[in-house]
Amino acid sequence: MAAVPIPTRQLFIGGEWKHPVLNKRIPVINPATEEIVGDIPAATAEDVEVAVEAAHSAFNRNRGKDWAFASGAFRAKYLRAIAAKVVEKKEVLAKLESIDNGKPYDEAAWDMVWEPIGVVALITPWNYPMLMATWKVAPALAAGCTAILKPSELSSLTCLELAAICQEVGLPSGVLNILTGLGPDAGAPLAAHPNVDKVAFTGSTATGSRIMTGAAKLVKPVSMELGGKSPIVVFEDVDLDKAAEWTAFGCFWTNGQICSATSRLIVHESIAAAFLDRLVKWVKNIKISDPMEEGCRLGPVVSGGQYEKILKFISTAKSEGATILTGGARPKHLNKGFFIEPTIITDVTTSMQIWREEVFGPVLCVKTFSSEEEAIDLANDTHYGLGAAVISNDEERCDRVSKAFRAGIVWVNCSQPCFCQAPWGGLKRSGFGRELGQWGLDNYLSVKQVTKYISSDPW
Ligand code: TXE
Repeated sequence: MAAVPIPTRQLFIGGEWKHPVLNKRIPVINPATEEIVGDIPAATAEDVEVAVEAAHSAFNRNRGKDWAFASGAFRAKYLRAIAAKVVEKKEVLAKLESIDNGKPYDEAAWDMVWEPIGVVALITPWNYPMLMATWKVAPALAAGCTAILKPSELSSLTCLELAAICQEVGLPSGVLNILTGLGPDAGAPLAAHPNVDKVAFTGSTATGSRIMTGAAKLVKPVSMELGGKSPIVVFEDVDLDKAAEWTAFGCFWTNGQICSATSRLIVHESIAAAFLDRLVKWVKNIKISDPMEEGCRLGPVVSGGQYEKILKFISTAKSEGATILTGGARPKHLNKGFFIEPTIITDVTTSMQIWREEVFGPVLCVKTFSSEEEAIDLANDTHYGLGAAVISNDEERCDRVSKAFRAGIVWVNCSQPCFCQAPWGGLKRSGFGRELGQWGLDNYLSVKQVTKYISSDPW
């Protein structure tokens, strides 16, 4: 596949490209080759100040009539134009995402008024750079908010191209500002800024908790889409091949770098051996290669740091007494790049790190069960509560298990499908608030009670 040049971009603030005040840049490393292929600007607190001021003045400009309280149709014109350009440039954007990340290729009610919440900070992770940005940017702007997007320093290229698209379609200045930079230098001052009215965050539970602590001091609303350790429960009445395919897809798609990856397999003891046999055969057929290569189904993990972290999870599992059934290392046919084979770990106990903590890599851990109650207890044995899947041919059982799962998203006889009309978000340490559909828009709206006194007599 033809390579794509990496554009040299600056920070996108107030509709203009601005050099970061400290003029520092962060290298972009292609995870498939470990080579530096470009760089992105490194924003710091000084740039945050300028970006928040741009979003703030865009929110208030002409008493909000320019954006925040303009008609929905007015804002839709820009959002549709942006969407059309994204589609037009999708090939280049997809290639940039691949190089950067390693990824294979509304309204009024009678007496309630909905208003935009204000200036919002949108802080996103590296696993779905463009998708996570659009999940937040589109509803925020549609609601009338002005925004500052801070993508992950590990994959910012496509978000900078989104900035170029906004400029191309003439989005009013300051409505969307894009700050690339490191979490502590750019993300932290942005989340803590007194003129930022809300923070919408997707990322790790640790960083989410840090942002919430800061937000609490200013009584600032936040929405949090955090980590997960989602279960997939496979009953004894399944079609083994189909179940194996969904299990592999649910954990190894995007290299397991999905918040909702179903990375804990809970399989009925009577079919465990035969099921694992098919699963291993299935994963061994997954094509692992440079993500730009045709037919690639598994690229490298995003960075050297993540690579080392995942291998450490695997070695800790081994030292705690677990068995590596397949995978566990870099594939033999690749001698560079942050590639890790799909890994399946058995002989796991519920106290092991591999059972309890989010790996965010292609690692599936397995436990067996003998009764429906035991399967549900194992599935809910986690501090997280994002996704959960059940595979069974018994519809009534699927309904019972779905109800018993303590999770925000439940899949029946599948794992991972996601629809933009359906609510997305979790329970417990997986966060709160829902994205997508009407729920996604509600994140950026504030409801105001307006009571009109219509009698001349106050008593
Ligand atoms: O995430 P962070 P990292 C998990 C996954 C992964 C681990 C670490 O287990 O291995 O987190 O990844 C910004 N104030 N997930 O370090 O730190 C940061 O710049 C404000 C799961 O990449 O959560 C980036 O834009 N912002 C997750 C964003 O927060 C800060 C997806 C996410 O980074 C900040 C990603 C601070 N103090 C990682 N520190 C999922 N569940 O989808 C960092 N940031």
